[in-house]
Amino acid sequence: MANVEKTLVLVKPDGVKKHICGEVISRFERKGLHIHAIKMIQVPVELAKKHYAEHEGKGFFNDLISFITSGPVLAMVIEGENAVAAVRQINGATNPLEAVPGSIRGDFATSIDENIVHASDAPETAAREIGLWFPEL
Ligand code: FUP
Repeated sequence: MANVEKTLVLVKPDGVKKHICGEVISRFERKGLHIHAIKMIQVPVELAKKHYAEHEGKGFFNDLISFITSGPVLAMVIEGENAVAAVRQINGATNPLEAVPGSIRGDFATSIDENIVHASDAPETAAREIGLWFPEL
């Protein structure tokens, strides 16, 4: 298999509350990706701030931190061929109204501030985020 990658995926509090963790996992598995690591976590504010450091100073930053710490999050390392791009394809565009039907955000969300999933946007980002969420790996 060429270009096997790992990427960090989160099912955010809205996805957990909607009981679609299984649905989300199933979509990655059906694509041919597999779960390398997985855990349910109540996100500490410090971890949330580090995870979203690139957005610090933006108008939506405080809401982002409040939301991701508002309830349990399912954190996963997903592995497979071209996993970074493949997972983002399955997740769909950041704004659920621009995400195509058939993608997770296109199917299950209506607003950018509660868009069900997060996934790393590049292999370098994935390495940083996996280190933050799974320091034990
Ligand atoms: P993504 O890589 O698709 O998760 O998107 P970004 O890193 O650009 O944004 C991270 C999160 O910030 C999004 F999931 C939702 C939130 N966001 C807003 O609430 N408002 C914005 O204008 C942009 C992003």
